[in-house]
Amino acid sequence: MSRTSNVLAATAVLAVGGLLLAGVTDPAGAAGTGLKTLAEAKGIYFGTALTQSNLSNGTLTAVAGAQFDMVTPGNEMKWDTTEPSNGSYNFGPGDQIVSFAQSHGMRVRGHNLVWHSQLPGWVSSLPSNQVQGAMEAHITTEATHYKGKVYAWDVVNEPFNEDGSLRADAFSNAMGSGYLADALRTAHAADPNAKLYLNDYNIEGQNAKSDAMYRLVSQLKSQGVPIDGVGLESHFIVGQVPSSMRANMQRFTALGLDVAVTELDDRIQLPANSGTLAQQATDYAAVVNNCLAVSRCVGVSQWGVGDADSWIPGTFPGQGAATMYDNNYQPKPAYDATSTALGGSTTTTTTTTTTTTTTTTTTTTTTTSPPPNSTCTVTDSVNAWNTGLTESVTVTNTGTAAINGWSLAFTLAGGQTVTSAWNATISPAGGQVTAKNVGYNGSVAPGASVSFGFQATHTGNTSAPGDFTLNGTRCA
Ligand code: 9MR
Repeated sequence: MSRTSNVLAATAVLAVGGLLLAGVTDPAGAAGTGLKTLAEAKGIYFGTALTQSNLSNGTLTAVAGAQFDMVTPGNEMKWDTTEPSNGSYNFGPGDQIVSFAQSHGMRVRGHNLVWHSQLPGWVSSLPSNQVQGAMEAHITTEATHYKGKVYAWDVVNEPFNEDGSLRADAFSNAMGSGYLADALRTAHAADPNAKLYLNDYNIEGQNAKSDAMYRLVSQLKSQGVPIDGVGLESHFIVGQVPSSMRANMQRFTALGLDVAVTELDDRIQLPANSGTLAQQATDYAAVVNNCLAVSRCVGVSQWGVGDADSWIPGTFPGQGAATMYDNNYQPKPAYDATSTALGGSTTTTTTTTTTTTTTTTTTTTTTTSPPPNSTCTVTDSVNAWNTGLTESVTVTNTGTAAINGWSLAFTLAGGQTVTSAWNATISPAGGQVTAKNVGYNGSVAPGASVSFGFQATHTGNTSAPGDFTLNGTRCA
């Protein structure tokens, strides 16, 4: 597919509430070009997740049909829906999603065949010598049912723990790590034309978990196991798209695999404001640009159409606003940034009510004055999941003198408790903590950096620490 830029107007001029608003993007794309057209001109797809209940929302489906060309069923192809009891199959809900997709010219990512979650109890209750047979029967029956109708399958979903060890579940307990190759081979036999993926979260940047995925897929490829791609879920926290995402994608594609961003969202501490929405726009553009820069990145899918459909507020209380569309399916700055990254014309999202007009743009300039006498800068990034997070911290010596032995003080967000650390010792486990160098990384020359990280549990607040003090001096 061509990656040639094809700039198409994606804006409309709409009269709203008696005001003429230039540059408002038409969400349904009726007057212009949806993300899918822009994406296709760049050689990728742009997808969304849809659930059965979404199909009865006319506003949502109008946006979905106009903007996206790939659909992932949010829940309807998962094991608890498709085989709620042993040998008894229910493909009705998944079929409805497929038929919506087909009638709107969209392809389907099948999600998923094997996953520890949304797994009916009968599978976990099987004697271990029956699990392989049940897994193979499930994969064969479902992949055969949807043969020719899905572009790709997430054959195994979320197989790893955060530290890169294999997740203990019904499948690994019964079959060890061999279940992954067996699942892929079984899916390939049922639908040889579907692209077969392993899909996981927190593997977007380079870390212990993505290293484990990399080792696994390298091994599967070298053993001739049918695997076509790795799905990077990409459930991000605003401002925390990993800087190593592009390089990470590239190392997977260098193995001869496709990669896809499969479940993109970017959550914000509510209420969102123009600053966080602008950062979210920057994040979306970064993700799209990463995909465009990697020739075997085949597409980007957002997890849900709009903020009203997102799983985030239910799982991370107090957070949300994680998609490109607000609760009323009006495009947010992230939509404009995505459109622009895909080669669309630059737009400004303008929202209006009868009494106020708010304008936000996708570009902000932040000027931060370093504290006087600062001799250090710190960057940090958090990758969080339901109850835990990992954080990577990089400290740079911006002074003129070498540092010999460092002690970095910072305050963890409430509810966060450090459970392990690497390249540093951290104490105490919560509140105001101090990270100290270990034996091999105490010396930091002027201009040099040192990185460490830690894993922590949390109770909902996944914020990164803000202020850092190195050897008694606050960092910029
Ligand atoms: O969006 C899905 C939500 O409706 C379900 O309640 C949830 C249950 O685990 O699963 C959600 O989708 C998940 C996806 O299947 C796999 N990656 C994480 C997604 C968000 O939890």
